[in-house]
Amino acid sequence: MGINGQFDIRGVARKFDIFGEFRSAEPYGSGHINDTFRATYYQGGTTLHYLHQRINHNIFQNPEALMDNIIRVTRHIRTKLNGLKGSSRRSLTLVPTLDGEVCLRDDEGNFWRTYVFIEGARTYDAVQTKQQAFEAARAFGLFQKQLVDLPGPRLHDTIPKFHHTPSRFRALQEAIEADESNRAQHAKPEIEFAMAHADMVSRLVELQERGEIPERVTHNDTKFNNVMIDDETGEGICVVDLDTVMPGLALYDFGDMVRTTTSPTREDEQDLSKVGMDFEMYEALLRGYLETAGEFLNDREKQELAFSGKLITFEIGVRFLTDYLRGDTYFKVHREGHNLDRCRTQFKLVESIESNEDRMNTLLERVEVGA
Ligand code: ADP
Ligand code: GN1
Ligand code: MG
Repeated sequence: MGINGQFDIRGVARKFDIFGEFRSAEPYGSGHINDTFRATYYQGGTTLHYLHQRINHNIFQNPEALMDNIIRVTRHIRTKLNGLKGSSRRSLTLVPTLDGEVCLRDDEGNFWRTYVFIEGARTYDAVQTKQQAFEAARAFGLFQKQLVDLPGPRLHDTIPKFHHTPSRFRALQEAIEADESNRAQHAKPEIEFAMAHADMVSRLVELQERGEIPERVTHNDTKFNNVMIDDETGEGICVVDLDTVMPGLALYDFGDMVRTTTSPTREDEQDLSKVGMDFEMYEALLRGYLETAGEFLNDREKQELAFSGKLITFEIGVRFLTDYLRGDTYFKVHREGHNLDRCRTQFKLVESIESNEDRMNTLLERVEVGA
């Protein structure tokens, strides 16, 4: 076993086309799926960093297809950034292996990739200011806009039905029925809350089926900690975590921004009295998003923006609850009941969004007329 316990990062790093001397590596970030390491290299008198990531291939069952999506998307964005100041920090850059591959397959069957580390910027697990909310949404909206004209073929679905809320809801019903970890007894109020909201799960998929909202290239994991904020300017400079970039609805992206960027708390806050939508944060988020996405969204998409926040917050809550009932097999957990705590936070936020929904819709009308 290597320097990082479970993984030999030095051994992995040696296989990538990095000019410089490996010094050390440490686990990095707070993602729930992949394993991320920041490695330090010594290169011609200075130190610099790269990011090595193990792709969770239990969850992403076709890593080659996933990498193919990322290559196409980052290449397309790069052509759009051509010449712009600081463009190398505005999109992810993959580092190939010494064999010229985008991904390394190690002896244990793991898939590894390496990114150039973006310096002078960082991600946050909880939003602190309205400016951050604005910037995050502007950056994710820009990301969608940059991909509006991505040439075909259609991107691969890296996880089929990823945001198909009715399927997520059915999975919860099955987990309740099976109750294989005998935990349903500890989650009665949450199960009740979920069942009481069953009627909203089909709304966006039905609008899509009726052709009222279009499929687009979307990010699908627009958590606040998936956008890098520049340390000096506060600008949202680079969208990261591209594993779930695939065909989706723009509203899924906006919904996940509402989920992670309008309550000042972390996703697993245990003191529910602190969890709630801050309306001014929402306003900043909406304005930031429309600044970049406003020009390509259709009217129907815009009308559903507030609803999408409620839906996606509910959907992720349902997924946390399902995983809790199944015995924590999907999301990484760091304490007992972690997924149940996360579910409670989401459901509390759903309630808070419900009580703000009318105001959120009125705000949209005001922002649309430029007020
Ligand atoms: P996960 O799928 O585990 O969430 P991410 O791709 O989001 O993994 O990476 C985890 C964290 O690493 C991010 O939240 C961000 O802080 C940081 N990060 C990701 N890519 C880069 C990069 N190219 N440069 C600097 N930091 C990065
Ligand atoms: C996972 O990888 P990460 O932590 O950015 C999950 C998202 C959830 C999120 C909840 C592939 O994202 O869908 O919204 O956790 N990613 C996958 O925090 O399932
Ligand atoms: Mg992430």
